[in-house]
Amino acid sequence: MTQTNERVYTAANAGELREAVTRIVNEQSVTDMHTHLYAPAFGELLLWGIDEVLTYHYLIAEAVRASRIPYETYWGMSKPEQAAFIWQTLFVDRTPYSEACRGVVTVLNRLGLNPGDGRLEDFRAYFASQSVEDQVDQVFKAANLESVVMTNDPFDDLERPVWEAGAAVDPRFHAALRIDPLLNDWANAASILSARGYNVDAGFGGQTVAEVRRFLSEWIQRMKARYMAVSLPPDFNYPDDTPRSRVIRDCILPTAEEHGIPFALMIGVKRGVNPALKLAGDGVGIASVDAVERLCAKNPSNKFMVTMLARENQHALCVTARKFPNLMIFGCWWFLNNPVLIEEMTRMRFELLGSSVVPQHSDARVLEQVLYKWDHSRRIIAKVLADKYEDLVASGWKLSETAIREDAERLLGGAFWEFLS
Ligand code: HDL
Ligand code: ZN
Repeated sequence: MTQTNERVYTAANAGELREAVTRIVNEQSVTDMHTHLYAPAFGELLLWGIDEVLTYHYLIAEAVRASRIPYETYWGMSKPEQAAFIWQTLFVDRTPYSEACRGVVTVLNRLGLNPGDGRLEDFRAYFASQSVEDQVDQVFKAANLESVVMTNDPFDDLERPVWEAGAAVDPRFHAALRIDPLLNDWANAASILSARGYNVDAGFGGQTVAEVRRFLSEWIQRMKARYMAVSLPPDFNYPDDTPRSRVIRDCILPTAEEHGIPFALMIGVKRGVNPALKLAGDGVGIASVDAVERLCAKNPSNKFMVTMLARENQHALCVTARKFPNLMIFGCWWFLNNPVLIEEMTRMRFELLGSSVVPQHSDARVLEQVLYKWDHSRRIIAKVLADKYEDLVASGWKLSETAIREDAERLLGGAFWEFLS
C-alpha cells in the first residue's frame, strides 16, 4: 500500500523507475535457498579462496576444452597447479567473457583486487591474510546475503560426523536434507542404512518403510532441515514401478508432510556423461513435466519445490506452477545460470507467475561465488522487473516505492519463506 508523500511512478515519470528498481533490488538482502556452501563448523567442506574459485568445476570443463589437456595430466596436478593452469588458459591466453570466467573477474573486483592486471600470487596473498570467519562475514555483507541454505548429505562420510557431534552451526547457514542415494541408488542406500542399524532391506520387506521414515525424521530433526531435496535424471517418472517411486510415495511424502516441510526436486541432470571430467562431467536432458503435475495433483497436502535443468522444460513448468498452489518453482539451475537464459526464464516467470516464484538461487560451491552469482542475477532481475513495471504504468497503474520494496523482498527470499511456513 502507498504511504503518504512517498514517490509514486506513473506513465508520466516512468523514466525514473529503472533507477529506483535497481536501487531497491540491490538494497534487498537475499535468502539463497540452494547452495553447496557449508558453515565454518564443517571445516574443509567449506570451500573458499582463489584456488577454489579458479578450480570450480564449471571452469575445469572450460579449461580442459580450451586446452585439450589430457585428463590425467590435469588431475595429476596439485590444486594450486590446477588453479594456475586455469588462470593461464582462460584468463591470460583468452578473454574471460564466459559466465563462469566473468564470475571470477567480478569476485576479484568486488574484493578490491585488480583482476585486469593482477597476478595470481597477489590474489593468493590477499586470501592468505583472511580468516574463514572474517571472510564469511565480509562476503555475506558484500553480497547482501541474509542467509543461505546448504546441501546436507547424511550419506557423506565427512559431513555426517559434524552433525553427530552436535556442532553449533552458524544461524546464517540453514540445512536441507539431500537424499540422492535413497532415490537414485536404492539397493546401495538400503545396505548402508541396514549397516547403520535401520531395519531396511532392498526388497522393502518387514519394517523397511517405517525405518526409512525414521532415518529421514531423525536427520530432519538433527539438521532442522528446511526441506528435503534430490536431483533426478531426465527420465524421472512418477508414479512408476521403480523403488524410487515407492520411496517417494511411502517414505518421503508422508515424512515431509509430518514435518511440514517441502520436497524439492531438481530434474534433468545426466550424471557422468563424461566421467573423466569428474564433478564437471554431468550433462543435461529434457525431462517430463507430467511427472511433476502428477506428484502435485496426487499429493495436495504436500509442498513441492521444483527446478528443471533443460531450457526446453521451463515454459511447461511455469504453466504447471499456475495449476498447483503447492508447487513453487525456483532458480536458474546450473547450465541455465547464464544471462541469456536467466533473462528469458525470469521474464517468462514474471509474466506467468507474478511474484509467486523464487527467481534465483546461486548453487555456489565456493564462498566467494555468491558475490558474482548474486551481482549478476540482481542486475537481470532488476532489469526484467523494471520492464514489467514500465509496461504496467503504461497501462495506467500507479506504482509506489513501497510496492517495489515489497515485490523485491518477496522475490529475493520472502516467497521462499512464505512457502515454507
Ligand atoms: O545436484 C546439484 O545440486 C547440482 O547443483 C550439482 O551440485 C552441480 O554440480 C552444480 O554445482 N551445479 O551448479
Ligand atoms: Zn546444486
